[in-house]
Amino acid sequence: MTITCKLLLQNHAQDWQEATVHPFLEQCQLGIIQPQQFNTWLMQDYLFVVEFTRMVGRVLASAPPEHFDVILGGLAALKDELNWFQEKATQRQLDLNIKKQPTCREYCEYMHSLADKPYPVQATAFWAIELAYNQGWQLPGKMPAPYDEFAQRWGNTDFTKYVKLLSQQADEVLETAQEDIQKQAEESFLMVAKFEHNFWQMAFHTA
Ligand code: HMH
Repeated sequence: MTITCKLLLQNHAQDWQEATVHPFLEQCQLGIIQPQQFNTWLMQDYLFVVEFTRMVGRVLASAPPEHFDVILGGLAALKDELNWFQEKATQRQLDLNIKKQPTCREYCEYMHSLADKPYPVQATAFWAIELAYNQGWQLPGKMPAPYDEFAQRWGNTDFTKYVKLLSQQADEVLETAQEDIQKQAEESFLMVAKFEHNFWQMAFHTA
């Protein structure tokens, strides 16, 4: 039997729920998140996205040419996202020259370690990382300003379509992957779920 993105979500519904439903997002939706907590998330996420962009560059290096279009589209969007993070930080007078908190650092190290894994594992992790934000920011429903801009960035319908394409590319290579590689893909999905949960939690550890 072949693992698919859909089956991963079904088989690990609890882990995925914890990755995508969190008090941080609920408090954004209610407009009651403490600015310090929001800013902690924002600065750590900028540092994350720098390393995530590098990871996607390595995914491209492992991918078959038929997958380049979607991955290159993702990389272009990430460059735009990094510029946007810098603008948001300037508006909020935040210094992005800070240290990573342990969760952010461990997640970035994990992304780095994926470079040694077969492409189907990388493609699965890539999809899961993007889906976590797509669903996380979408599920709470319409957010008040200034959080609506953040919810829109990852919750918009084009982003949803992009995540769908990532799942199709992952499914396509999982289909012919050996069983132990499928197993590794499943493990990477669970690692991403765990890190995503911890990442939201980090907003409440203002260091
Ligand atoms: C922690 N996961 C985290 N940050 C992000 N920006 C994304 C996923 C998606 O881009």
